[in-house]
Amino acid sequence: KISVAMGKRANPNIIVTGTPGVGKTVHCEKLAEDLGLKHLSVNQVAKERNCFDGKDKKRGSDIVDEDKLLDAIEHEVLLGGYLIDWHACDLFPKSWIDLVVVLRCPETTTLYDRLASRGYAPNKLEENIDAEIFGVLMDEAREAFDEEIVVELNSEKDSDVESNCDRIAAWVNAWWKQNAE
Ligand code: DAT
Repeated sequence: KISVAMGKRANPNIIVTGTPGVGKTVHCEKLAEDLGLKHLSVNQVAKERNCFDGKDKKRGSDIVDEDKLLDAIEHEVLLGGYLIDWHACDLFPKSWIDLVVVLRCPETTTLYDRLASRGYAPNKLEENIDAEIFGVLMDEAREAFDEEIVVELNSEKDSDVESNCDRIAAWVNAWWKQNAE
C-alpha cells in the first residue's frame, strides 16, 4: 500500500499496543485527556465503519479487513495527533507513526484476572496469556518499526499508568519542541 505524500504533522501519532487486557484503553484515555490527543480505538472504529471481513469461528471474533480499516482512517490519522489503540501494529505504514508504545504485564496472573473478569473463554484466555509470555506484540513492533521509536512499558499497577503517561507526555513535549516551526 502506498501512503499519500503529506506535509509535516503538527501532532505526533502514537500506537499504543499490547496483549488484550494489558491497559491500552486506560492509558489512551488518560493520555487523550492529559495531552489533547485523540483516542482512536481500532475495535470501535472497525465496528462503526464496518471494516470486518467475516468471523473467526474458533475464536468467536470478527476478522478485521486491514485494507478497509486503513482506508477508513487514513485521512484522519495523516492529520496527526492520534493515539492508535489496538492489539496489532504491523499493518500501519511506518510513515504514519512517530512512536510505538508496547504495554506489558509480566505478572501474568494479573493479566489472567483482568481477562477472566471479561468472561473470556478458556482457550482465548490461554492464547492471550501465551502471547504475553512470549512477547508476541513486542516482536511484531520491533519488526515493523525502527528500534528508536519502540518503547516497552510495564502496566501492572495503578501507579504504572501514572508513570507511563508521564513518560509518554515528556516524549510528546520533546516532539512538539523539535517539530515546532
Ligand atoms: P486493553 O485496552 O489493553 O484491553 P484495558 O485498558 O481495558 O486493557 O484494561 C483492562 C483492565 O485492567 C481494566 O479493568 C483496567 C485494568 N488495568 C489495566 N492496566 C492497569 C494498571 N496498570 N493498573 C491497574 N489496573 C489496570
